[in-house]
Amino acid sequence: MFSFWFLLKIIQLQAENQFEIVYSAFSEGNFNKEGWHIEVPHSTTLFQKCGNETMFGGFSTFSNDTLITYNSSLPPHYQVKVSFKYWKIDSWNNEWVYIFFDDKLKKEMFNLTEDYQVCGHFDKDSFEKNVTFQIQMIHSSKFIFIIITSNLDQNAQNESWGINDFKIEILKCPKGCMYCQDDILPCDFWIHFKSFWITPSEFDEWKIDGNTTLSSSVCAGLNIAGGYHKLGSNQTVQSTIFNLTSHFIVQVEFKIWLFGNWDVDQFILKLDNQELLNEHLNQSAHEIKCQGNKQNVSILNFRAQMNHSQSSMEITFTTLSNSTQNKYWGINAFDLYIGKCSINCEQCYGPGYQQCTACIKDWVIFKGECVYYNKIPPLTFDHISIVQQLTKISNNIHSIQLKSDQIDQETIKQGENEIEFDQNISILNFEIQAQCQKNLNIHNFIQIYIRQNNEQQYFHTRSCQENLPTIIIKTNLLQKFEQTKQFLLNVNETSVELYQLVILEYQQTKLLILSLNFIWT
Ligand SMILES: *[C@@H]1O[C@H](CO)[C@@H](O)[C@H](O)[C@H]1NC(C)=O
Ligand SMILES: *[C@@H]1O[C@H](CO)[C@@H](O)[C@H](O)[C@H]1NC(C)=O
Ligand SMILES: *[C@@H]1O[C@H](CO)[C@@H](O)[C@H](O)[C@H]1NC(C)=O
Ligand SMILES: *[C@@H]1O[C@H](CO)[C@@H](O)[C@H](O)[C@H]1NC(C)=O
Ligand SMILES: *[C@@H]1O[C@H](CO)[C@@H](O)[C@H](O)[C@H]1NC(C)=O
Ligand SMILES: *[C@@H]1O[C@H](CO)[C@@H](O)[C@H](O)[C@H]1NC(C)=O
Ligand SMILES: *[C@@H]1O[C@H](CO)[C@@H](O)[C@H](O)[C@H]1NC(C)=O
Ligand SMILES: *[C@@H]1O[C@H](CO)[C@@H](O)[C@H](O)[C@H]1NC(C)=O
Ligand SMILES: *[C@@H]1O[C@H](CO)[C@@H](O)[C@H](O)[C@H]1NC(C)=O
Ligand SMILES: *[C@@H]1O[C@H](CO)[C@@H](O)[C@H](O)[C@H]1NC(C)=O
Ligand SMILES: *[C@@H]1O[C@H](CO)[C@@H](O)[C@H](O)[C@H]1NC(C)=O
Ligand SMILES: *[C@@H]1O[C@H](CO)[C@@H](O)[C@H](O)[C@H]1NC(C)=O
Ligand SMILES: [Ca+2]
Repeated sequence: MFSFWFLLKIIQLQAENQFEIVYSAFSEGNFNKEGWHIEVPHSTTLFQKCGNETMFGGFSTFSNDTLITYNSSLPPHYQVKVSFKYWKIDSWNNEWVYIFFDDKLKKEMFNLTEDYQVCGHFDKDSFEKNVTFQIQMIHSSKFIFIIITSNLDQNAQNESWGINDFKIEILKCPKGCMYCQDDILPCDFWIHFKSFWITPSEFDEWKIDGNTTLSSSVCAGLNIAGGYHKLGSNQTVQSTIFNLTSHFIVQVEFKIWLFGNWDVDQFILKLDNQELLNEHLNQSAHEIKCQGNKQNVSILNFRAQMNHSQSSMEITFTTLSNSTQNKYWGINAFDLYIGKCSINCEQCYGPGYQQCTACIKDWVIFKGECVYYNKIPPLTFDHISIVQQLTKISNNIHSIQLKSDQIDQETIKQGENEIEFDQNISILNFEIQAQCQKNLNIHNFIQIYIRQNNEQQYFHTRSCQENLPTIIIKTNLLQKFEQTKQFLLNVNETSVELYQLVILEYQQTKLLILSLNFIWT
C-alpha cells in the first residue's frame, strides 16, 4: 500500500514539474540582444543569415576573440535547462568553441571536413555545421551566466560562428517559496536577506586578510569581487552581516571564479568560525580574455546551509595553495537566505509556531505560539446559580461530574484534562453536579469556589444534608475579546477544579476559576 502510494506520489510530482521558459531569443521574430554583453564583434550587423536561418552573430561577425555573455536573473528554482543552436561557419581547422553554463564547461572542436555548405564562403574548405548544445542541471542560484567564445585565430571572413534558438527553462520552486532545492521539502520559511555585491559601497565592509578593502574586477562583462590581480591564493576575505531577522537556519549561494591553474588547492568557507565547505580544487580551465588578458578561467557554483540563530554572522572565504605560482580568485552572485521564525517570534529552532522559544517584546508564548500579552484575559462570568435539591441527578458511579455543552462528555477523564476552545466560541457554559454520598460520616460539607470578575472571589460552603443531597452549580462564561481559551480541568471522585490559562503581566498564569470539593473532618 505504502509503495503504491509512493509510486503514485512520484508520478504526480513528475506530472506537476514542468520546465517553464523564462527567457528565449534568436528565433522567429525575436531577435533582441538586450541583456547580452558582446566583446570584439567584427561587424556592426549583429544578426546574419545563414541559408534560411537568421542568427545572433554569424558569417564575418563572431570570430577571432569574440566573446558573448548572458547574465540571466532567474525566479526561485531548483533546476535549470539551457539550450541553443550553435553554427560553425567556414574553415575552422581543429579549433574549439567553449561554452560556460555557469560552472559547467562544454567545448567542441570543428575541422574542415564532414560538414555541409549553407553560407559564407562556398569553397571546399568552407563548410558549415550546426550543433545543439543543451544542459540540464541542479541549480538554485539567482543568476546563471552563459559565456560563449572560441579559440579562432584568423580573419572573420575566413572563420566565424553564430547562435540561434536560445532558451532558458527552469523548474520553479513551489508557490510561496523564495528559495528551494527541490519541490519536496517545505520552503515557505526562506526569505532572501542580502545580495553581494550590488553597490560599490558594499565592498567597504569586506576586508582582505583583515586590512585591505576588497575591490572588484570584470571578466566577460561580469562584475567580480576580487579577481585578476585583486585577490590571490592564500588570501582570506571576510565580513560580518548584522541585524539578521530572527531565524533558525541560513543558506548561502555564490560563485567562485578561479584565474590560473588551480589543481592542488583548497577553498574554504566558514560561517562564524564553523567550517562549512572545504573543497579540493582541481579545475580544468579554459582561456578566455578578461580585460584584455587571456587567462585560464573556471567558475564554481557553491551553496551551503547551517543551523544559525544569532543576529550577526561572520563570513570568511579562503583559498589555500602549496604552490608559489601566482593565481587569482574572486566571488560573485552571493546571496544569503535565512529560514525565518514564525510571526512575532524572536528565537526559534524551526519555522513552526510550536518551535518558537522566545517572542518579540510585548508578546509571550502561549501554547507554543506568540500572542500579544493582553489578548488572553480571564473570561468573565455572565451567570452563576447554585441549586440544592432532593432529586438524584443521575446514576453516575461518581458522586461528582462536570458537564458542558461545548465539551464532549466522553473526553473528560479522571485526573488532568487539557481543554481548548478557539476564538470563535464566545460563550462557555459549565455545570458541576455533585451528590453527597449516603455515608454522611465521610462528607460533611461541600466547598465551592467561584472566581468572579474584577478578582472578587466567591467562596461558598454547604453542608451535606440528607434531605438535600444534590448540588448543581451552573455558570456561563463570556469572552471580552476574540481569544483562544485554554483550560486545565482536574477531576477526581471528590473534586472538580477548573483552571483557565491566562496571560497577566507578560506571564502565563494558571487561574482557578471554578471548583467544588467535598471536605470532611
Ligand atoms: C530554405 O527553405 C526552402 C523552403 O522551405 C527550401 O526549399 C530550401 O531548400 C531551404 N534552403 C536551405 C539552404 O535550407
Ligand atoms: C573532423 O571531425 C570529425 C568529427 O569530429 C572527425 O570524425 C574527423 O576525424 C575530423 N577530421 C580531422 C582531419 O581532424
Ligand atoms: C542542422 O544540423 C542538422 C543535423 O546536423 C541537419 O540535419 C540540418 O539540416 C541542419 N540545419 C540546417 C538549416 O542546415
Ligand atoms: C584577431 O583579433 C585580434 C584582436 O581583436 C587582432 O589583434 C588580430 O589581428 C586578429 N587576428 C586576425 C588573424 O585577424
Ligand atoms: C582561411 O583559412 C585557410 C585554412 O586555414 C587558409 O588556407 C586561408 O589562407 C585562410 N584565408 C584567409 C583569408 O585568412
Ligand atoms: C596587513 O597585515 C599584514 C599582517 O597582518 C601586514 O604584513 C601587512 O603589511 C598589512 N598591510 C597593510 C596594507 O596594512
Ligand atoms: C547580472 O545582472 C544583474 C541585473 O539583472 C546585475 O545586478 C548583476 O550585477 C549582474 N551580475 C554580474 C556578475 O555582473
Ligand atoms: C543594527 O540595528 C541597530 C538597531 O536598529 C542599529 O543601531 C545598528 O546600526 C544596526 N547595525 C547595522 C550594521 O546595520
Ligand atoms: C599542502 O601541503 C601540506 C603538507 O604536505 C598538506 O598537508 C596540505 O594538505 C597541502 N595543501 C593543499 C591545499 O594541497
Ligand atoms: C585532477 O584532475 C585530473 C583530471 O580530471 C586528474 O587526472 C588528476 O589526478 C586530479 N588531481 C588531483 C590531485 O586530484
Ligand atoms: C601559500 O602558502 C603556502 C603555505 O604557507 C606556501 O607554500 C605557498 O608558497 C603560498 N603561495 C602563495 C602564492 O603565496
Ligand atoms: C482529588 O483532588 C483534590 C484536589 O486536587 C485533592 O485535594 C484530593 O486529594 C484528590 N482526591 C483523591 C481521592 O485523589
Ligand atoms: Ca561556407
